[in-house]
Amino acid sequence: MKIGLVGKPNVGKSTVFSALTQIKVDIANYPFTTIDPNVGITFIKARHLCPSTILNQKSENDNRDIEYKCTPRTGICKNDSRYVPVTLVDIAGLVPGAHEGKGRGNQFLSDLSQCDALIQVIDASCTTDLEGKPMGEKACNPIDEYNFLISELALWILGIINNGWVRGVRSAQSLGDKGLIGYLTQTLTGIGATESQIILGFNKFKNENDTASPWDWTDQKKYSLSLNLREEIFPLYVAANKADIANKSELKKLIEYISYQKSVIFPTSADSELALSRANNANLIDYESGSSDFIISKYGKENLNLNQINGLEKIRRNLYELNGTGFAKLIDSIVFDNLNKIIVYPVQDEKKWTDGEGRLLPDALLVDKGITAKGLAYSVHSDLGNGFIKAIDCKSSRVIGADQELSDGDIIKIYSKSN
Ligand SMILES: Nc1nc2c(ncn2[C@@H]2O[C@H](COP(=O)(O)OP(=O)(O)O)[C@@H](O)[C@H]2O)c(=O)[nH]1
Ligand SMILES: [Mg+2]
Repeated sequence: MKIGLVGKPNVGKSTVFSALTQIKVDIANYPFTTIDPNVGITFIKARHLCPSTILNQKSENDNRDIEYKCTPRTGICKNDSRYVPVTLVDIAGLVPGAHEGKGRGNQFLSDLSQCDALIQVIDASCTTDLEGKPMGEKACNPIDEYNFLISELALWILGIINNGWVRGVRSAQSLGDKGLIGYLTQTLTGIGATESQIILGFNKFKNENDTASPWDWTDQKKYSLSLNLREEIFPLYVAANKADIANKSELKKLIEYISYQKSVIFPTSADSELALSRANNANLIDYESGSSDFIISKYGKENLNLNQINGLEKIRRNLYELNGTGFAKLIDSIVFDNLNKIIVYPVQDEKKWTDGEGRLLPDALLVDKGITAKGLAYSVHSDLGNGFIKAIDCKSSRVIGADQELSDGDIIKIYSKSN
């Protein structure tokens, strides 16, 4: 799962990136949170408590003196919550004409192609122009920033589909819509599109347009197709950043406009997130990304100077106002509400919830909602899927069949001819 941060220069992409990828290195036990300067790992919190809490509850009820602690191999567990890794990419290079390769346009587009979703970081304070130059107040209109990215992406897609349009038309002549969808799928796999995304985008386009005679389509019509395809291939979510210094009524207008376009938007403050995550890593404060407050630790009280305390108190006021820095909530909403993922725990031992080496709940897997027991088997290993016999829902100890859909938080033991 990969999320790209995009936007014009100077909006706060790198600030968010470093805030979210440098977190929890010490507790993460992750060999390196940053893979390369622009690619890093962030952790998202499961929407359920770590299932080890169920074991601890039982142990307490039975007056047994055993404390169960999970051993995550993927992700981490903190304060009874599991966190799973998501890759973040800081994608620089959005400038006018990027779709024609202007600036670092080609690199920009190839980085984009690998992402499952995009977060557009917008400067809601409007203090920089479209090229990111500081201009003082009202330098830009954040709504233009949004529309500018939408059109760059659609023009990019248009360029690709136009390239072999004659082939697409021929295919449509012999097979109708199906032929055209086949052509689009073939030509857009290179930017990470799947057939189901193309079908969804094409059908939306078809609801508003006559899809007969593609040989007569104008660029305008193909642009409209590209806009619909973009929505499916690169779902876009918006961070209205620098919300801490944005004009409140302008911010409200921006949120209304973008919500009206059916995009998800959250007001954010990357600066605050970075300051808080650094202070937290230095043990000066206790802060969990996503929360709307923090505590200055004993160590912090002893070591922070007055200026630093004042700075933190200012951030605290922003947090109250924005209800957090916005990013954890934005990413949570993208992953669970929009990309429809759930977290499940495959285990070897259905009673103890451990793997072959006795590790408790080692794997927390981020999978598509609607995944079946057999689908999970395949996502663990193809042999496990091929030899699938049955699965056990370990919480209820019930047998579940191949086609049963799993739920968020399920613990599953798979029986297969291969194990
Ligand atoms: N006030 C405020 N400034 C921010 C915020 N996020 C980033 N900045 C500042 O905006 C400038 C550009 O940030 P940067 O992350 O380098 O932008 P990028 O070019 O999009 O990667 C830096 O001076 C940041 O400190 C924010 O939430 N609030
Ligand atoms: Mg940057």
